[in-house]
Amino acid sequence: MIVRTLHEAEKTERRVVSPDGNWESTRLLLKEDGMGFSFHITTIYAGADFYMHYQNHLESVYCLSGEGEVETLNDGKKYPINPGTIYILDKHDRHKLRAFTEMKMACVFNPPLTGKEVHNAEGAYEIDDE
Ligand code: 9YT
Repeated sequence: MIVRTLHEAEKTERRVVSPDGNWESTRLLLKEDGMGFSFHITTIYAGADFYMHYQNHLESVYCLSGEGEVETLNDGKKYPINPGTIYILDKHDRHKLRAFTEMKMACVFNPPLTGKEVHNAEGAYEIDDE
């Protein structure tokens, strides 16, 4: 069994701060753990408004705290986000995320991240081919 705490993980390289200034994420479970998915606690900073397109990954995002919205760009639909809401990018959806207040999210990625990923110019994470 693997047991970790957010408090301890935040003091290690598991905490990744995005250079774009929109978010930080502490990656509690990674590819190396062999579970087939990764699990992160992500903070979206208040006022963030940014584009993502996870072409190489599926992601589920559950809101623990804060208020915001997600917009799917293919159809222009906007969905409010507040505690208890999950959005699931099952179609590699191009989307924008907006944080009206700081938001804490629990995020699951398949395939799992290796640990250091930040968004490329297309709002995606590169795939790990190993
Ligand atoms: C919601 C979202 O995808 N935010 C970007 C960070 C990502 N959750 C991560 O790398 O943990």
